[in-house]
Amino acid sequence: MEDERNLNTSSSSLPSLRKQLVRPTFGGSMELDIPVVDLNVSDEEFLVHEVTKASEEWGIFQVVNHGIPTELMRQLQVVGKQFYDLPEAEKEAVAKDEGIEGYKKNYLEGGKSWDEHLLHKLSPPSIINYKYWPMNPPQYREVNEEYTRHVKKLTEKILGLLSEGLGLPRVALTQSLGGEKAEYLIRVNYYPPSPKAIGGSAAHTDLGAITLLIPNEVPGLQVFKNEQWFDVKYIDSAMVVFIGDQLMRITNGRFKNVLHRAKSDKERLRISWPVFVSPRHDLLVGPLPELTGDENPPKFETLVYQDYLHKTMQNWALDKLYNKESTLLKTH
Ligand SMILES: O=C(O)CCC(=O)C(=O)O
Repeated sequence: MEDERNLNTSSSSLPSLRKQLVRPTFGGSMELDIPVVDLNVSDEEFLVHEVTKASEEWGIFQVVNHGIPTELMRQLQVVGKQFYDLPEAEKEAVAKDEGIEGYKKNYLEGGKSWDEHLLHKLSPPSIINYKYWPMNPPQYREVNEEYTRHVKKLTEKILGLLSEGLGLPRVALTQSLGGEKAEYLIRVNYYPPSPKAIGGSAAHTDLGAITLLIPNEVPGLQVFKNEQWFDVKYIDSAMVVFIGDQLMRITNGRFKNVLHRAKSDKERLRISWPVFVSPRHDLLVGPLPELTGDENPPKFETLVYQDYLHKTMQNWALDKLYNKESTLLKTH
């Protein structure tokens, strides 16, 4: 795998990166090179085409040369790992209480769960509760704030390209999420080695609009396509971009919300850093009128985003009650 990790991601190597390779792997799933887009190319039209096609066909792609400094990505990973290395009592200082934010441990012997996670809001400033941001390591806050600035810029760039791909003004998708009020949350997933490779993250689509994820080098992320699970290949310094439920609804189904899951590794620690980007909670979200018409009537109900969340979570609770194996098992 080493050679694959050190892929040359410069523009000149693009043709080989873009090739869609599908190979069976040991676990019975397939290793799939999901689309990889080099953002450092001057041909805007080409970029628009690549990210739009990937969103329509896969609902997931990786971006390289995306402008977020590699050193900053490394620092984000360092402070995240340092948090998990703290004594239990220090981690519990930012434990989850009634809401979704905070630190949570999920080790259920014999059960399906074998992970920990830390979740907190990043932006806009009005929704941040620093109570859930670790005080240790001391650089945690500064690094996360710097990362937020970069990840917002990159998200807006990708949303701009996707808007153009839909034939809309560049700002259209960003505005449909509430512009500066769109909500950014980070989740630091910690999957310790587990001999039976249990645990990880259950199959789900992301509830929000778009997710930008940095994994560590330990594989485990899989996506569902054509009735099969595929392994997502690790590319050093790349960012994995997922289309979530809201971009599927806003585009009237033109973009795919990708079903994905993550497995823990038998021997190595896996950590991932997804940033979930969601519409403002009180915003009406549904198919854009520009993307619907007599030939293409709306396929989704327009709902206040908060109500969409309640409805979806109620359905999950019912699935659990009746012990149904839901594919959408997880909240943030
Ligand atoms: O760990 C991963 O690669 C995926 C994480 C994920 O899907 C999630 O946190 O929602």
